[in-house]
Amino acid sequence: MKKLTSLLAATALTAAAAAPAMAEKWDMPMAYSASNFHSATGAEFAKCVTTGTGGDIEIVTHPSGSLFKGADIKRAIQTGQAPIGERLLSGHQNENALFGFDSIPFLATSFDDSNKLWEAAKPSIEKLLAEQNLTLLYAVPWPPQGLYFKDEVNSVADMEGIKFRSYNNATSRLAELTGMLPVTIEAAEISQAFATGVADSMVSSGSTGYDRKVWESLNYFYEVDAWLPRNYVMVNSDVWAGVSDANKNVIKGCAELAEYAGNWRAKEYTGFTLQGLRDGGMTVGPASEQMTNELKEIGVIMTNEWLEAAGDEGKAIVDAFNSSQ
Ligand code: PCA
Repeated sequence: MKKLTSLLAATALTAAAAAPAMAEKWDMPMAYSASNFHSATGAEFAKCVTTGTGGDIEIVTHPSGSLFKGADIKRAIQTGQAPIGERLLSGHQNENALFGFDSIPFLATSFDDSNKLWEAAKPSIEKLLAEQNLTLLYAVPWPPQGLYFKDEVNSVADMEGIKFRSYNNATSRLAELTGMLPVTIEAAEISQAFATGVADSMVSSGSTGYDRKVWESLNYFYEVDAWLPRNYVMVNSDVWAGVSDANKNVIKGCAELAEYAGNWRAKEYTGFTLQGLRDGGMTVGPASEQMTNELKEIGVIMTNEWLEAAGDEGKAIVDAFNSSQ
């Protein structure tokens, strides 16, 4: 009998050793609508990881701020309430000016330049995130930012007193410097905000205007190409440390693919969504020469303010970007 018991115990042990690691489910909060290209990229990344790890790690995406609202996603991951998630990088500019490197007006205004700027900034951003218990997996830019208005606007003077929806410090500052009244609202909630008159303008991509059907409330989109802000996917560093080397490699590979696919989608989506705004009835085109020049002057003020706030490390990023030109 004793022999049988120990035999059974030994068999059980062998079985345990041979069994695959316990499958884990990773909930992945995302701030933007499921139809948005960032969310589509995230969903493919999740599938890639689930398949590639043979189901050891199943990632389930939760778009539209449905699990955590955009502003709460980073904290949720830092504190382990969610293992992984996506957020707008410049949304953290209020914590550290460096996070706002991609929202400096007229510094990097094309996809190519935006990627050069990202290469220059990436080591600083990875370090900042690591200090906060976060590991960067991939980052993808939004299309160029333009200005949305309800009524026609031809100069900065025309903007005086307009209620303006902002999404980070830079957009709030832009509103202040143009005499508008900033109110911070997540992209997931802007349709409502415009419909109820909480805001009548914003700076954003054609993509977000298209996703949120803003033509129901707004009539003008000016292609200002002010900057290309970036979303990034982060994982909690303690969770990351617990992942096997083999699965880490799978996740890194999926992240690289996602970054590539996301960049490609962002470019494709730019023209498609601007046409979508036109089809919705909006007037889409460049800003007047006067408005462009006045915005450039405001850009100089904002650039200097950012350089002051971001110190030597910020200056080094801008210098490295300029010398890569
Ligand atoms: N869409 C996001 C950030 C930048 C963009 O194009 C938003 O409007 O919140």
